[in-house]
Amino acid sequence: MAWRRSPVRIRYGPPQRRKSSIVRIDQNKLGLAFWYTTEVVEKYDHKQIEAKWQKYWAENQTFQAQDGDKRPKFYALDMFAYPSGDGLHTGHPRSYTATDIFARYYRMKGFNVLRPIGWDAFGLPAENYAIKVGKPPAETTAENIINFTRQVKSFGFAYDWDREVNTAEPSYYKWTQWVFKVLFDNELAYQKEAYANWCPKDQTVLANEQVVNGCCERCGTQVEQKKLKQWFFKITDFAEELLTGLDKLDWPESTKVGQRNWIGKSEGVMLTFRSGDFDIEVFTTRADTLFGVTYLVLAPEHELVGKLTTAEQQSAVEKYVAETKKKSSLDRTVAKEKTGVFTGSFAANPGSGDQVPIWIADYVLTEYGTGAIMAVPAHDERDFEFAKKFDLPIKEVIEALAGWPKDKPYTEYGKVKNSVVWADGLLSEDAALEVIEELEHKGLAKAVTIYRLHDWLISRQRYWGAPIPIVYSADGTPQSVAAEDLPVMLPTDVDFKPTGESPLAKSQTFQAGVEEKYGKGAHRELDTMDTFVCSSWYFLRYCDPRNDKEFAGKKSLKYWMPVDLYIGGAEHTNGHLLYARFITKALHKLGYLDFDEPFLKLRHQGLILAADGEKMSKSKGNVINPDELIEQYGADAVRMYEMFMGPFDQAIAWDTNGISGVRKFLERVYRIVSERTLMPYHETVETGVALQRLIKKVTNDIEEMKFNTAVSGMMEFINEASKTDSTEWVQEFVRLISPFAPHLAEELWQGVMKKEGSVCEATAGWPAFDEAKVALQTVIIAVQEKGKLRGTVELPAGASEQEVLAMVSQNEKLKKIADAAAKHIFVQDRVVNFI
Ligand code: ANZ
Repeated sequence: MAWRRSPVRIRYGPPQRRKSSIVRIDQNKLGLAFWYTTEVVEKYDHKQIEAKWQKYWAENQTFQAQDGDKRPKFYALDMFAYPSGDGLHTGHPRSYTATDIFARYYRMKGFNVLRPIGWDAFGLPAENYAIKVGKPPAETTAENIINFTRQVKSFGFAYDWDREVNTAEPSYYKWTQWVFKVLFDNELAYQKEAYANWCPKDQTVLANEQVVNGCCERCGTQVEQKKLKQWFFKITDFAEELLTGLDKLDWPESTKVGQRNWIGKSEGVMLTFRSGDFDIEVFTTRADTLFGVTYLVLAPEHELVGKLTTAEQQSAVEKYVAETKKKSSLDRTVAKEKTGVFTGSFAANPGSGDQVPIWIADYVLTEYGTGAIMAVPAHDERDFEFAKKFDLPIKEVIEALAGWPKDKPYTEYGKVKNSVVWADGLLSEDAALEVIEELEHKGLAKAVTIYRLHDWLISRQRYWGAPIPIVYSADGTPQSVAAEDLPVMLPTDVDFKPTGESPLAKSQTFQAGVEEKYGKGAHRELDTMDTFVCSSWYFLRYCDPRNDKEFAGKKSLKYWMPVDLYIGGAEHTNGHLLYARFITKALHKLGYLDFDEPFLKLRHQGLILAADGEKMSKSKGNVINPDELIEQYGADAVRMYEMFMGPFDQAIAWDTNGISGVRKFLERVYRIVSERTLMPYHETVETGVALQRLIKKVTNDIEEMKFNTAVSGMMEFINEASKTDSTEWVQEFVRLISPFAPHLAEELWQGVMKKEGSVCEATAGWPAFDEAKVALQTVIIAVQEKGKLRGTVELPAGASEQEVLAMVSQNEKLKKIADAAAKHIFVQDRVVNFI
């Protein structure tokens, strides 16, 4: 027997009215039953529902990860936030919801899920905010964390709050210091005097990764070069592994390319040019052009500049060196006009013995290769421009292919000419090999692989960071602080405003006890660590966050690591994501970890732009506050809208109509599911097939991160299902929607359907689909009146006579024909003829 919707509509009462259920059954002349109800379905009250289930999840510790149990594990990680004064941005929930969907989906599938949260609390932005509001950073950071926690909790994310970490707490930074100590004790952390990026506004050095287009990534001030003694981590020792390791990772290709370029592997040759008593080493990838060298260029910072400069050229050279200091690497690389000065000295070409002049010019960078080049103006663009400007000779040694423009240097490979006898006539690659062979035994050539990547500068002359756990003896020798003396506490008796000198120098308490333990004259290092050191290992701490004996226990690490899914911004490609891989590889090499890649699968979220398509920013006044959204639409609507708004990895503009559409959809789901739960059980073939298809779609779409199409699939399903009287889909549907709109789903599951236990548990389970049913075809059935075609209805193949009649009576015109007819003839999958 089929059920039809009641002509007496369900009434929706105000929320204060309690439910009452009166159902009456009747039959029409087609033999179809009607049901009548005066059921009162309560209004969808998101505030009450969301508060109720958030409390329930917290009290029942629903999302607690269980260390090392028998279930398969799933580690879902968000990039943790730095608790800024502005609070949560509408962009945060986009990535957090995506991770949350995975975490909930895997939990329902029976996995032991780790979904942790923490705060990247140290660092420049937190400190600058504290300076702005005139309060100590410890205070402002604590306040900001309270606000962030409230906001994050209001979204109902499935975090295991018991594992919360805060990088600015001694119980955490003790282990950040331990990481430093382990690297230092194993010669992977060292101190050196070097040119460093100096931000004059933030009054601190910056890592290369924190300089964007020559400016400080944080404040936008033009960065200067300052020679300073700083601490470095030897990331370059891992350059090759960092490159090859990428191959086995499921990461966006663009991110892999970004890291590959940043690491910048280059295979070439070091050639030695002699100038009097001095050897000048150059790095070249074109040894085949050796006989076309007409001058050498040193970077102005090159250590031989002073020694090679003749008396006549001294003042010009000094002036040029001083000017270069004001320029960033970028300015130097993109400068329209080449500049430079002759040193007055000459060097011998190791191949031909010819004497060539030695110049200095800022287009040669000090930090790449050897900081010196052999210039071949006939075959290199930059050298060509330079030679033109300073009227230096241009000697062609590679035959240009026909048609190459006369006024441009020939930069391709080709046949060597105008060189020594043994090189002439060879092709570039062979000539290069010959050059190396000829010069190698004289000690003038060496094949090398170099990397653009530099060691990671990790010391900062700022207050709000983990103190570097180093003590200098009276003679200045650094030694690491003993493990039992960690953490080196960050003192509070300081003026934290930046002066260029490390604020820890002013503390009265910081050096207390050091001399007693490390000898007279011993004193602590005054710099703190780059906050990216704190975030380079936090995912390890989450595995065992309360351990006070180790950074994390071996068993916990073995069980949880590596991270199965990591979601966060693409802007971290050459910073955090590289650092975290390096620290993992270093700890692996030293025997602390048995895996060497931290994040197996990585995805980036697209930006959420303001409604006008611009980036949201406070100064433009186009920022959307998540608190207000939750107040007005509810967390489930915000979550679902942010998944629905467009493909997850693409930037997309905010649309208020979009969120109210999603809100209306959730209201509809709430109403229909509530109503159908109370109706007698009923199946129809078409809803059955549609449900199977939906299960398959949502499952696959989640796996492929096509959240937007998963949501639209659910919307289409509700549209279709609401046209029928079927009820068999409600339980599956509620489970499917639960990762997206968990509060609503929990209310329907436990509140309306009276199910035992949470919808997000494996006991509820993720719905399975039957591939055979999914594949079911639909057919178009002709509806005739006395043999004349009056319309069609579409149903799954094999639909019964009753199902076809039920479908017919949903169309007003066809229903009239059916009602007026005395009888009908039915041919399955073909036709129904009313006579
Ligand atoms: C001679 C030559 C002839 C070069 C020629 C190129 C073409 P990649 O591939 O990026 O590694 N170079 C080396 N060190 C440099 C520095 N510190 N600053 C600026 N330029 C530098 O580039 C290697 C090439 O970049 C080297 O090969 C060198 O110029 C230049 F027809 O040497 B070549």
